[in-house]
Amino acid sequence: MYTVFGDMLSGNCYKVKLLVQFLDIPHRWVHVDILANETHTEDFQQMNPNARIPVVALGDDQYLWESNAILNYFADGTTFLPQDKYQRAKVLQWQFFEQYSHEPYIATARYINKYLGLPKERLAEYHGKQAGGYQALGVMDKHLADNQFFLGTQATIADISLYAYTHVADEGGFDLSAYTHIQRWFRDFETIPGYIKMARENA
Ligand SMILES: N[C@@H](CCC(=O)N[C@@H](CS)C(=O)NCC(=O)O)C(=O)O
Repeated sequence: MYTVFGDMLSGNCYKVKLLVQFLDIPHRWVHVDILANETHTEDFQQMNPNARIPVVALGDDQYLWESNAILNYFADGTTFLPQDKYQRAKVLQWQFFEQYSHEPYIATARYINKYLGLPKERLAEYHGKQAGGYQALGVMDKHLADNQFFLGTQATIADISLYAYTHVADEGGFDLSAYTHIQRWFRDFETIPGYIKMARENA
């Protein structure tokens, strides 16, 4: 049985939750409170020296961190990760895009607003995230105008990586109303069997 250490409000953790639901993988979910610095304990850093969630305990003292690495691990051998070399590299291409050109803007703006309550001292940083976030949304919308999912007609972990923070981008101050192809993609993604909504509050 796998153990996932995460927070249901975090998009990076929600990526893992979505895939284990889609694949029906038995797992135990352990809540980690990042605002209480639970990722900074010695015990936690034995699992992830980078002090971040999500982390998955695979058993036999093996741990995996970085959300997209975890997705690749679980998706291997399933329809969520193609076998073809070019298609697999395309999945990675969109996942690297997510981590470099999307998450640092959209997820960080959301964190400053939703987790920290938009404190005055981070207002300039929050506003500074908007242009980069809209740039990433533009790239996605253009691609989705001609493609049902990021790799065509089959949903893959590239979609999971990008769905996690895009569908709650409003919580980072992003207006998605003009991004009609992204909205159509949301609807298609949400019909994948096993789909669960992201929690909007921790229970
Ligand atoms: N690139 C990492 C980012 C992980 C990350 O930033 N996790 C946040 C929650 S979404 C965290 O653990 N923050 C705790 C901290 O920075 O102290 C991934 O994709 O897993």
